[in-house]
Amino acid sequence: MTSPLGQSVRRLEDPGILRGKAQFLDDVPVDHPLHLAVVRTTVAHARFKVVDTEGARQAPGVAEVVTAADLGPHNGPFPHPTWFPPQAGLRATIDPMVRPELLWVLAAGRVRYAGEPVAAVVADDPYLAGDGAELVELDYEPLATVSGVDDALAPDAELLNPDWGDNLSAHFTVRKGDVEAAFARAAVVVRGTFEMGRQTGAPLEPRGALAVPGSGPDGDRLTLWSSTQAPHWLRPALATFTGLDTERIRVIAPHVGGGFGTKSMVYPEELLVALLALRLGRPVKWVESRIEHFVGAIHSRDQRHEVELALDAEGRILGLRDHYLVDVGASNVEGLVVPYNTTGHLQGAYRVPALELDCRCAVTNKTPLSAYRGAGRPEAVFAMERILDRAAGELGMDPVELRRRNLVGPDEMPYDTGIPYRDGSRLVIDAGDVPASLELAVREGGYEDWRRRQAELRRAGRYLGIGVGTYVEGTGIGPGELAEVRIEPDGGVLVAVALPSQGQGHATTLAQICAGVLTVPLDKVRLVQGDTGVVGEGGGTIASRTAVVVGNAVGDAAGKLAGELLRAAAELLEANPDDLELRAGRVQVRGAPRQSLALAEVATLVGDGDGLAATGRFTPPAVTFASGTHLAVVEVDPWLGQVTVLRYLVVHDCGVLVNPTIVEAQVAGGVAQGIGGALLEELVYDEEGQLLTGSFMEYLVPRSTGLPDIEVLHLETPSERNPLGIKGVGEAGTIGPPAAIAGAVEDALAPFGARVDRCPLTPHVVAGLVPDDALPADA
Ligand code: MCN
Repeated sequence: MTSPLGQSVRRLEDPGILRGKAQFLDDVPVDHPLHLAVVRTTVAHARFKVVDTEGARQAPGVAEVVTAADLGPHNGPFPHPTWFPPQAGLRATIDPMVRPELLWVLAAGRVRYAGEPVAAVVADDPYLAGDGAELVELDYEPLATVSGVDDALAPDAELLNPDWGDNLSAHFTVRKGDVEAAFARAAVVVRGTFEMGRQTGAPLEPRGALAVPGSGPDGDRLTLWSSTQAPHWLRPALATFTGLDTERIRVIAPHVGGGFGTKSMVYPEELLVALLALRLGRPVKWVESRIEHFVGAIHSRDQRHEVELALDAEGRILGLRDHYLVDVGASNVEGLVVPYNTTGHLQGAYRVPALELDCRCAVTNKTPLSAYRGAGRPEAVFAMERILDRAAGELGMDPVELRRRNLVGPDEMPYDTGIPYRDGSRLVIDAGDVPASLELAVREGGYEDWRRRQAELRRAGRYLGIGVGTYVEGTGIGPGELAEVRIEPDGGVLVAVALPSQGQGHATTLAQICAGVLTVPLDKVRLVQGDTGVVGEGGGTIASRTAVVVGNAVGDAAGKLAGELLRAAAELLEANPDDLELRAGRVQVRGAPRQSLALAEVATLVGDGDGLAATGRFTPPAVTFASGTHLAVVEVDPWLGQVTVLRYLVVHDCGVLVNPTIVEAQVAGGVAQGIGGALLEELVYDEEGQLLTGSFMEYLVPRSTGLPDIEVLHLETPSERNPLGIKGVGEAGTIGPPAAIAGAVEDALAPFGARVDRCPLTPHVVAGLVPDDALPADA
């Protein structure tokens, strides 16, 4: 039997998901739960009082109404559970300023963004709870709205946190080499200001949580089902806010219909259902509406970069300056995760001898900001690739050729970029061949042919453009993860891991790793994940880390189990362990298949009654770098501002592939989101801090009919940093599209001298790139 590792086997989880049998958060069966509705502020910045809750309390079916005052000390504020302090290595090298964030369950006295939870109503059904919520009366004393970074950093700005003395949430500078000298001796200096609009993830199933109190033998436990990407971060937070011991709390993440980073933080609503379930002694459930998701779940992107690039006459980069601003909304939920990810990925795989990257994060009256698929990397790649395109124009050089001259080659790996990574370790790209990925994209994407067609079409008044962008991505960040693998007496194999899936196909890929080691059929392997009651310790499904960290932990556990099985079978068969091997789910004497035992037989004979198990762990020494090239070909209608993506090709290197089809699907899904960010999706606020794009009528996500075929080609440069040679892939697809598409649109509109400085490129924006007098009078 060939190992399933590396095979494009079908996803084991799909029959349940596709036939509606899988249990999503909203499907978890529980008798007569109460339903929670959140009262959210409609004013973005104000002091406020709750003036009346009586009307709501008297409303039909309402069981409870709470405000911050009613929750007492349980309301917090406590240090934000998903705010991560900068790692020691980062503190030692760049000494960043970053203000710790606090978390309140319900706003107390002051609101900082429209949509912030201020009260909650619990009732017999969601509709009665919603009706009750409308009756809670608030009195606002509005404060000036801080509607963007310029407002926030103005000297006379209204302060969101008066005790800070300003609106700066974080500030750091990273330097390498002599930037001044680099700019002084440059043959060419190009400058640009590049902006990426505010976006968010739009999972099929929005957020939700269900708290069931009183379980366990003594009735003193709490079980919380949540759509969270990180049950093991939520559990201690629940303990802090409720006062229950962590051991008495179990958090389970069922199927959740997508997360994309928006479900990785601890949210007030999860704490609310837990607190109210404990207070009322009954299950309490909350499933958000789409509008709540737009205002209540974190946002991301929203960066503005002032970039300068110095090059010599041959187009070799001498120095890079980028001073950028991040609008972190009312709270910078994860601290430096997103802002520093941008810094860490700005150089990409380019040789940049000198740089100065300065980042300032400002709080504003918008929904808090945190990681959304890509987490700061699409912004970095957008800024860098845009400025490279500008430099190519200035030098009169083909954009691909300019990249060729600056990319780090495979012979230079591992490549020390000279700055720290977010985890504090030195940012050393471990392995990869980005020049090869560029060449493959150019060749397979038909770059030269498209250039010829571009010239022909231009003569016919049609505007075709080609854009390329390369990137590297630190994947598989620590800390370590555990995995348990158990052979059960019936021959089944149980793999238990902490991290939950949001649709990435873990039940298949982790099973492939395990089945490959134990030589059992894939369908014998069952994955249990995302349940703190099964695996007590773990992190979150974020940062494209599962394949690397958990995958290697599963490999370790399966390897240890295989060792134990061989040792035990050696005694049972009275053979030398060195003469034994695992084959087709049996331990057998090499060359003598008749002398063998099924794994289940060995496990039953020597195990603990439930079979035989081993625990594995993998702690990455540092992140491992995936990389690739995106190539986009677009046609632009300059009159309507319509961009049609004609071809989209990704060459991607995530090291050893566990399942090529799943990798392709991960890339394709990511590209779809990236195209959304490049062309359609933006969370737009007015001057009063009201979200104007709070539904799918205004926040346009791409539809399958509007997307091109997304072609994915693999390079497979094994990682040096884990035994299986894997690098992550979950976010890769989202990183390249804004850069590649913006490059293609600017290229298409080159005859008009158009400059693309901002995403998304909605029709309105694109039409505005072309001067009116450049169009024929009858257009
Ligand atoms: N894989 C593989 N071979 C590799 C690398 C990965 O076969 N060399 C497989 C993995 O085994 C896994 C999948 O590809 O089944 C993604 O792996 P990985 O890159 O480790 O990413 P994670 O599983 O940690 O998922 C997190 C990542 C992130 S950060 C976001 S955001 C994201 C994403 O994955 N959100 C998603 N992909 C998503 N896909 C879906 N359907 N829904 C989301 O919410």
